Amino acid sequence: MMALAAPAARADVVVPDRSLSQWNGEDGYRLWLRHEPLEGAALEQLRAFNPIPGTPASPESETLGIAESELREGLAKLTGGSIDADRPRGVIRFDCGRRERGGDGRFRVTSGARAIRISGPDHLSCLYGAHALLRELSRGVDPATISLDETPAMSLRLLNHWDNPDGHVERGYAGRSIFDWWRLPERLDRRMIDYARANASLGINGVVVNNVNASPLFLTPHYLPKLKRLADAWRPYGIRLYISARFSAPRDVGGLPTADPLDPAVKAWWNAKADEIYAAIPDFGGFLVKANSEGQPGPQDYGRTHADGANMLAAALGKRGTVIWRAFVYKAEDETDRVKQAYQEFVPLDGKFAGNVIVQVKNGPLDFQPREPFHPLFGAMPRTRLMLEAQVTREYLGQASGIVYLAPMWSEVLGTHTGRGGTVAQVIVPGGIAGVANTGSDRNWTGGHFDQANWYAFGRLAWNPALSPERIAREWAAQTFSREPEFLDAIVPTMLASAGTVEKYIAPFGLAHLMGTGHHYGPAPWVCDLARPEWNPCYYHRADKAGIGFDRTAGGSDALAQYAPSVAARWADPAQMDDRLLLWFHHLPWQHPMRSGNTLWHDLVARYGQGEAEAGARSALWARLADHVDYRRHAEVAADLATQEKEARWWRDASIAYWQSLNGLALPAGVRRPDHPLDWYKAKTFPEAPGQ
Ligand code: GCV
Repeated sequence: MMALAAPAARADVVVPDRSLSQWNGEDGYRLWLRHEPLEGAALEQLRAFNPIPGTPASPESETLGIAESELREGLAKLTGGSIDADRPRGVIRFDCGRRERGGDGRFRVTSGARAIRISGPDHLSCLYGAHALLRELSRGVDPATISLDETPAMSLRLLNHWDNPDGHVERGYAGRSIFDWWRLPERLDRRMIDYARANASLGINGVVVNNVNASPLFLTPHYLPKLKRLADAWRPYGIRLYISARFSAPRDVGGLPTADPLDPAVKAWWNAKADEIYAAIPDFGGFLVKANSEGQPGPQDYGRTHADGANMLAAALGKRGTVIWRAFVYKAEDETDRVKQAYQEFVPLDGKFAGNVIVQVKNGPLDFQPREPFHPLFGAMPRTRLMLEAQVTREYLGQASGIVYLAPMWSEVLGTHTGRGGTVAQVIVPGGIAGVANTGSDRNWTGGHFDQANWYAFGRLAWNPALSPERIAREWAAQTFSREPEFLDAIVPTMLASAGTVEKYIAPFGLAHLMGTGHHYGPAPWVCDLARPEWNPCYYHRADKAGIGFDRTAGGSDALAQYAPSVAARWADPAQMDDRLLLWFHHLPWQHPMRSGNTLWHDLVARYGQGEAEAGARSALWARLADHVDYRRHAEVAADLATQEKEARWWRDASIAYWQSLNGLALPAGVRRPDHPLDWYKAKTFPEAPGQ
C-alpha cells in the first residue's frame, strides 16, 4: 500500500505542468464503470473461480447480448485479462425467461462452487444482475459467496434533463447538452450509448430529455425521428424516453386558438399527438409538465385546475404512458408565504387525478436549498400518486465546485417520517423518484469529478432508498478512483461531511435563498428590490437591526400547520429543535440564547467560520491523497477544491458584512473580519456564469 504523500505545493494542484501523456491519462469519461484490475486476495479469489460467462452462446435479445458483453469485458478488466480458458471454469449462467422487458427489473445473483446464476423474470433483470455482480466483484467480494436478491423499491426511477434544443442546459454546470438535436437522427453520438450504459448500471429506467421550461418543438413532427432514434438506442438498456410537454403546444405549434384542456379540439389535438408519438415510439414513457409556474402556460390560464390539465393529457396517453405533473408552483400575486402555496393548491385536488397521473414534488417546499424541511405534500395526498424530485445538479449548492456529495441529504429526506402514512420513501412507492440531471458535454460528464458521485448515488437510492450514503460513497469511490483502504478511509468521511460544509457557509441555521439573482451563484442577501417579492433574498431572511429568520409558526405564516401535528411539534420550539432549521421556522433576536450558551449572532458567525475551515481542510486532505489518484483527475479536483475554498470565504465574508450592516454588532473576540467592505461584495457581477 502506498504511504500518504506530503501535501503538494499550492501551484502544483492547479497547473497541468506534466507531460502530455500524464495529462492524457484517465479523464473521468469512464465514470464508475472502469473495472480496474483487482489486486491481492480479491484477484486470487476471482482467478480461482475463473469465471466465464456461459450462456447464451448467441444472445436471444439485444438486452441479453449487452448483459453478456458487459460481463465478459468487465471480468476481463477486473482480472487484468488473466482468465485461463484451459482451466475448469466457473460458469456464469443467465436464466432470465423469454421476455426482453416488461417486469420490474428484479434479479437474483446466486453462486455455487463452480457456477454463478443470474436470474429474473426478463432479460433486463439479467442486465441489472450483470452490473450488480460486477459491482460486488469490484468491491472485492469473493465470487463464491455472492448472493443478491434485489427488487427496486419503486417502479419509476427517472432523470429529468433541463436541456434546451439549442444545447444550453438550464442550471447545467458541465458544458453544453449531451443531446445533439442538430445532428440527430442521422448521427447518434457514442455518448448516448455510454449514457444509457451508466444509467442501466444503476437501474435508472427513464429519461426526460428536455427542459420543463419546455419548447413546443419537441411536439412537432420534425423532432419525432430524433426522439425515435434515441428511444430505439436506449430501449435495450431498459430506458424509456419521456418529454417535457409545453401545455400551450396546441396553440404554439398546433394552429388552434386555445389550449383550454376542456376544449374538444384541444383534446383531439393531444389525442392525435399521442397516437403519432406511439406509432414511432411504442414504449414512449409520457409527458412531464410544468404548468402555471414561473411563467409557464397551464390550465389555470383558462380557469381550469391542475387536475383538469393533467387528466386531459392522461386520457390522450391512456394505458400507454404516464403524465408527471409538477407541484412546483407559486405566484407573485399570492400574499401567502411562498412555501405554503403548493400545498394549498394541490391538497384540495387529492383524489381528483387520473390513475396514470403522478404529481412530482420537490424534496422541500421552496426550491432545492441546502437545507429545507421535507415538503408537506408528502403524506398529505393519500389518494394521489406522488413522486419525489431531487436536484442532482447543484444549482444552490456551489454548482460544480469542490466536493459536495448529496446522498446524505436525499437519504435524510427519504427516511423522514411524514407523520401521515409512513416515511417519504414509503409515500412515493406508487409514484417514483426523479433527479434533475447534472450531465453535460464535459469530458467527465458532470463538470466536477465528484459530481459523478451524485448521479451514482441518485440511481442507487432510487433503486433502494435504504442504502446508506456511506456504503454508496465507498462503492462509488472504489470503482471510480481507487480501492486502496487508505484512500477510501480518507475520502468517504470527507464526502459524507461535504454537503454539511456547504450548508454551513451558504445556509447556516436554515437560512435560504440568499444567492445572486438569475445565475444563483454566490451570496447576495442584500437583494430586496426585485419585482416579484418572493424572488428577493430579503423576503426569506427578514433580517433587521433586531433579528433574523422567517416566522413560520402560528404567530407568523403558520406554514408549520401544513405538517402533521407530531412533526410540527418538533419544530415549534426554538429551544428544542434541530438547529439546522432554526431560522427556517423562527424569527429570532440576534441575542437569542442558543443551546451552546452563546448568542445566535455568535453561533452564526462561528458556523460560517466552520464552513470555511472545513472547505480548507478538504483541499489539504486531497493534496495528501495525490499518490492514490491519477494525475489529471487529481489536478482537476484540486483546482475545483481551491475554487470551493475561495467561495466558502466569500460566502462567509459577504454574509457577515451584510448582517453587520443591519445589526451593527461587533464580531466575537478573535474572529477574522471580512476581507472587504460590503460594497465590494455587492459590486460583483457574473455575466459569464453558466446555467442561467
Ligand atoms: C427549470 C428554479 C430554477 C429554475 C427551474 C425551476 C423549476 O426556479 O432556478 O431554473 O426551472 O426551479 O424547477 O422549474
